Amino acid sequence: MNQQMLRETAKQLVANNKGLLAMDESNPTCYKRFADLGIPQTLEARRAYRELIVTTPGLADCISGAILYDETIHQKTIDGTPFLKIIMDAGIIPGIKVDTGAKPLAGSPGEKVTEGLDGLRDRLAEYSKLGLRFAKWRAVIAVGAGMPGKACLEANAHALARYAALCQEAGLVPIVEPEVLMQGDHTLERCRDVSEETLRTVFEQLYTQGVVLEGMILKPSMVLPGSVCQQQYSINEVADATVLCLLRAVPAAVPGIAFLSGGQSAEFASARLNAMNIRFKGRMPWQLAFSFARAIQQPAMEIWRGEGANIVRAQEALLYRARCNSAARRGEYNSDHVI
Ligand code: 5MM
Repeated sequence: MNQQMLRETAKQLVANNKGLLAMDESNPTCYKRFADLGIPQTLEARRAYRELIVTTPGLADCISGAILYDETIHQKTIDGTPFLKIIMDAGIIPGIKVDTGAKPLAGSPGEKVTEGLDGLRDRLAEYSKLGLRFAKWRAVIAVGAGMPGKACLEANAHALARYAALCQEAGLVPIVEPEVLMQGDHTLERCRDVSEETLRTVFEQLYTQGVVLEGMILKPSMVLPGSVCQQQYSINEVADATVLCLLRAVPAAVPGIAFLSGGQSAEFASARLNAMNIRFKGRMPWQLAFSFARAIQQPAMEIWRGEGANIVRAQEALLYRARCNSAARRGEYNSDHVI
């Protein structure tokens, strides 16, 4: 393991007020997003959509790394240029989702454990040869009556830590993504408690498995009320709950925290990140960044709708959201315009 290289890659991923663009939707997720907008659910539509993203002019000004999916790393533009070449030539670091999805956890109804460890060492070696420099694995933690249980937290944390150790052995920076799901009627306070317990369990396992904290990135969810919670919380309340939870549970050795958006609107995701970076400026030991999928892509996909004539406007929308989030890292996001 080349620790220096891992540290440098991890630092680069969260440097210069940039963040990650998650475009690693598995085919079922991609089809779900397409179906909602009446876009044909075909291999060619997936390729065309990913071409739209990777050829967006200026993306590298705000995006440090792109999280790809196995299918995407082998695809090319219509004129035959590999997507990977376009990304690397633009100065964006390519990474890849390596988990194989969250499956029902035996003995824990309603809860899931993420799979994908079998054969992972060999897959990582292949990805490293192709020039990929980081990887991502997502665990999902549901909140509800009796959930999450100890079995769910420990099984997911153990898998995340084993994945992270294998990544570092192969020279890839692991993005460790424990997502506390927003679905439910739970309060902000309940989400904060579950998030803290989840993070503590994950970092205990990362320590046990010998993961070098300086060579990884944490990709957590923000601390949010459940999607059908009756109580309303302000942007500042969410910002405070999130950062205070992270300060309690995430070691200072971790170079960066890059949030997922988790189904928040693009505007809320930017505004909340912005508030965190204003309110805790100079008081956080790690960089606070973004690794959004929907909160960057959704407005662009809604404009594109599978039509070639809409590509340029969709790319402008994609770039706009990327810029918004870069501004939020500086604490300069304003929903009306971006400086
Ligand atoms: C792009 O979505 C990723 C998961 O895809 P699958 O569920 O299809 O495997 C996901 O890991 C994503 O990277 C994060 O959840 C961030 O996405 P959001 O939309 O929450 O910002």
